[in-house]
Amino acid sequence: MAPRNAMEAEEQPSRGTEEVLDSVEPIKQPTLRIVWRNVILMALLHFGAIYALTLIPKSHPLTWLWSLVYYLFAALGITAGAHRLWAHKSYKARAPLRCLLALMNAAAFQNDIFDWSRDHRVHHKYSETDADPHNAKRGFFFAHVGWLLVKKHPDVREKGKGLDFSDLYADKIVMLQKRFYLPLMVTFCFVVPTVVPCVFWGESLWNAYFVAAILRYCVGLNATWSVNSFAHLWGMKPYDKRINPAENLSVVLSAVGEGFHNFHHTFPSDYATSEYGWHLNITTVFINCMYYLGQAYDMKKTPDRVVQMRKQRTGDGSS
Ligand code: ST9
Ligand code: ZN
Ligand code: ZN
Repeated sequence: MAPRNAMEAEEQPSRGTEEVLDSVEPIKQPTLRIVWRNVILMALLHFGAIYALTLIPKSHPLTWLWSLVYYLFAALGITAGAHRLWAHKSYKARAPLRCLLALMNAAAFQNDIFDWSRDHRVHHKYSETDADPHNAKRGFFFAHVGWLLVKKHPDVREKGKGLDFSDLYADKIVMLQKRFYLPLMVTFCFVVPTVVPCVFWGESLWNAYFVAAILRYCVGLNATWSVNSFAHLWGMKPYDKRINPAENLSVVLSAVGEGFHNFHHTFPSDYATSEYGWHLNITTVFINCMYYLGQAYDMKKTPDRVVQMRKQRTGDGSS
């Protein structure tokens, strides 16, 4: 197997050229099995979203505001819910908040909490290898959306089997959301955002569906995928220069505080996913508000001393 980084390369015992040539294995290329149903649905979604852009000037200003508010609602279901609560256990939440986050998560339609968290744990443990569901070494397109259009690499399944998901199985709300995912997803991702503008300010069904449901959903997906693509390929690495994940400001903004990806991969259980707490981080603001309401507790934060020492030891000196 090829060494993954320079440090590992140095640790390899030196061998004669012939011995090395004899032991060279053919590179195992993943066979691409395209899932055409996903290709067609994703293409339709993106064409629908482009068409929705032409409807924005014809829509009610309250529909614009509603789409933005609903974007945040759904995004927090991913960031505060699937990501920081369930995938990383970076804080704890009482049942009412977990119920709310499960509904918000369905509004984002990024697969159920269980599947999302399972893939994400495997992503962290096996980053940039074949076992990483959205391995950025396979290029920008694969990391962004391509991984959802093909069957998974066998390593994802094999290595994923070795991880512990008992906490997810034990969470009744996660299991309930998984069981009723289809009706919940249809209701919260498509029906609610469409019906509210029609009922409350007389928006047309057509405009409400395309702008508040289709366009809002499509932008949310691309913002999330940008963490896997842009933030795994470009940006500064103040915490660990040896890994791919980077700090990417444009992703920070669209992904409501999730673009501090070099910090996040260095300190994955930090509930703020960033050194800077509330700074450009709506998700952290939301979790802190939930703390003041008694719904969130036991938030894990990396001590500043540890962060500074790590920056000096492995950072690229960029901040
Ligand atoms: C979407 C997800 O968009 C986006 C996630 C992005 C993650 C980003 C993370 C970045 C950080 C956070 C930032 C948040 C920012 C938010 C900003 C918001 C504004 N381990 O999956 P299957 C096994 S979804 C262990 O079907 P296939 C398991 O036995 C978009 N085992 O694989 C499983 O069976 P079961 C909408 C695993 O058949 C079996 O394999 N949805 C693992 O290869 C089959 O699993 C879509 O587009 C594992 N990790 O199919 C649909 N994985 O489940 C997308 C699998 O019964 N999905 N196993 O236990 C699919 O259609 C399919 O999954 C597939 C692969 C075709 C992609
Ligand atoms: Zn993570
Ligand atoms: Zn990552």
